[in-house]
Amino acid sequence: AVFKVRLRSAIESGEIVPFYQPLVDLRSRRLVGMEVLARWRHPERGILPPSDFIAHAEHGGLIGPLFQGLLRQACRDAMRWPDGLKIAVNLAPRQLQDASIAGCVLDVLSETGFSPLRLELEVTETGIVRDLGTAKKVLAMLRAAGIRIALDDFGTGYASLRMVKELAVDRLKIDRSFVVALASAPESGRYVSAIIGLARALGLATTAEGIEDTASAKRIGAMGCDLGQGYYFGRPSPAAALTEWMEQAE
Ligand code: G
Ligand code: G
Ligand code: NA
Ligand code: MN
Repeated sequence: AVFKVRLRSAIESGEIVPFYQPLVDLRSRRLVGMEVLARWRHPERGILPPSDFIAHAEHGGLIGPLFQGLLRQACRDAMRWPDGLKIAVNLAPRQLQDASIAGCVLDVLSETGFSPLRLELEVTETGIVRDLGTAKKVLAMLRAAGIRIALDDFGTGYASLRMVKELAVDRLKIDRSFVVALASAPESGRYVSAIIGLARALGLATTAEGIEDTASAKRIGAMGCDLGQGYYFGRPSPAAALTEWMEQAE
């Protein structure tokens, strides 16, 4: 209870901030956007990772205000970036079970003037399987507004193909466990390649997470994956540290 009160005040006072990790086109190697990753800039404890507070926010009824504050800040930051760079923001499982999320997103877009065409929302299967009907409705409303939907951590959940079929998502994000394994276990390449083949057959875009070295970037690019993300391209960083990437994108 004490933690919840503290988290609420952190959200209200702007201590929850977006960090940004580059999304890179694997063919041209150009920056195409940033994933938004929440951090708590705690006055006594320093920068806290999402694992310390996102689940608490979700279960304590605070994920809505946390998300809205983060999205607002990310839209404002991205308005200063070169035109066309997109942002990808994570939705927690519970947010897909509440139809009001679509209105909440659209409010922030109209308030900031950020184009829905530059926004992608990342969802996980967990949020979808709990209540497929509501999730379908929510995602349809978001897509109707021009917002893209990515299925995060793809390959680690279950009922994946049914999800993909029923939800009409735009992109599969290949879970980093498959990608990181490439370096030590080359046969993992078959899984990465199979997911890319599946996505292509279904007309979906792909992003490979967890690219940590040049060999993986080359190999996964050659397999036909569209975008890459990982320490090789850049670590999650605060807005103030992005200038160099932005100049490169100009
Ligand atoms: O930034 P980091 O790699 O530590 O993120 C760990 C996990 O937290 C990732 O799975 C990421 O999707 C999740 N995450 C980061 N920011 C947010 C957020 O704003 N909302 C939700 N729901 N999850 C987030
Ligand atoms: O689940 P999600 O994709 O949102 O997770 C993003 C998380 O992955 C962040 O916590 C980020 O710090 C972490 N991450 C990003 N790039 C890499 C990488 O190249 N290797 C590893 N091991 N983790 C990464
Ligand atoms: Na994500
Ligand atoms: Mn992921």
